[in-house]
Amino acid sequence: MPFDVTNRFARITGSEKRASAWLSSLASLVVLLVNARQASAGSPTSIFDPAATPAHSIFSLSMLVLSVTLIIFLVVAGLLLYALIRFRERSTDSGRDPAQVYGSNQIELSWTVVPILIVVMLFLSTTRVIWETEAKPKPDNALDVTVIGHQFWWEYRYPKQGVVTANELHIPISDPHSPTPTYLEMSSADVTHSFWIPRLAGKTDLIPNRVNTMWLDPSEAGLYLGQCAQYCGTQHAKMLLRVYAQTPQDFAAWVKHQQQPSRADLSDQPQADEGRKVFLHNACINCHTVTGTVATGRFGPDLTHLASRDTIASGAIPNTPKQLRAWIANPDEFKPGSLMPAMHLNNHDLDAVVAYLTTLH
Ligand code: HEC
Ligand SMILES: [Cu+2]
Repeated sequence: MPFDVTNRFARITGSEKRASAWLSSLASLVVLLVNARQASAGSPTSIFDPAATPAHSIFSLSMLVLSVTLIIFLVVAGLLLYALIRFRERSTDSGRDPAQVYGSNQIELSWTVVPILIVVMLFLSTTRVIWETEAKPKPDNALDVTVIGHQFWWEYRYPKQGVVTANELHIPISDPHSPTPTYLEMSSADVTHSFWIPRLAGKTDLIPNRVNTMWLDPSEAGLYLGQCAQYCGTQHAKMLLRVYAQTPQDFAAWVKHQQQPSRADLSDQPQADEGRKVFLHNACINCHTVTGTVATGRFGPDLTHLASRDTIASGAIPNTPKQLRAWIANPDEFKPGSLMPAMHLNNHDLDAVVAYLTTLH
């Protein structure tokens, strides 16, 4: 039901009622904030649940800023409420103007100096956090990953490991006593994107012809979710981020697996073998890479280890043979405006290509 403004104000007449309306709106604001905090603390993208050093620094800073501004709000709203109630119109009022007060040096000085001090304090604490996160020197054992934003997916390259993947970033967890952070060098192939994993760090924009850097050091293994945070086109909302933080052993095993070329011999799986031919004789190879084959396109995600990923289309769809088939038949069904064209394969070829893609572990 829409909020009935006229009715609500008609009921409130005297200034006492007005004051109580004030109080109740204040109370509902507090309830709303507490609820929002509780609701978002359970969400996988909550800024109130930091899990890495940059996110912890940002969280403490926001809490400081929030408490300072909350105190200011309470003082100002309290004084306002006090004045509203204490000096409300009464039937015994004479109707004359009250005595006018001009030029109190003390009051004017205090409301100039105190805000300046508060602003300087907030400025210094913000600078400290920026310094802590941006200017931190890279340790020698840091992992390097190049991140390239595309409309509407993420490319990840591990130059030292020779690994290329898409949409699902794997990183090792970092022990606070001997940190092994991951340093991301980020750029864009087209328009501006923004990399944001709220539980791990702040946002960093990916800008064409420019390299921005950021680092992550989650100490607990798990899946951290995020989302492109800069409008980059129609499918911006389905440009999701998935970061898999793994124990050093699991991460090493993942790297080793990703370094393998795709399987050359598919003679035991005739359908997949045929699917490979279909794949290699279609335009797929202009846009996709499968190492060890003639497919070396870089316009779309690297498919060499497609089957090892949980999702396709930048986290938008679970990676099952059924969904894969529907995606190749018509990507627009899931992401209207996505830059992969519908390939118009017949059913036979579609099934074969899907059989081939599911062998790409
Ligand atoms: C014009 C370039 C182009 C062609 C041709 C093309 N694709 Fe794509 N493909 C893309 C792009 C771009 C994406 C990423 C779409 C997105 O997530 O927004 C993609 C995504 C995919 C994905 C999901 C990968 C992932 O990890 O998310 C699969 C699988 C795929 N393509 C298979 C194929 C197959 C099979 C063919 C040939 C029948 C083909 N593509 C032809 C550009 C192309
Ligand atoms: Cu984007």
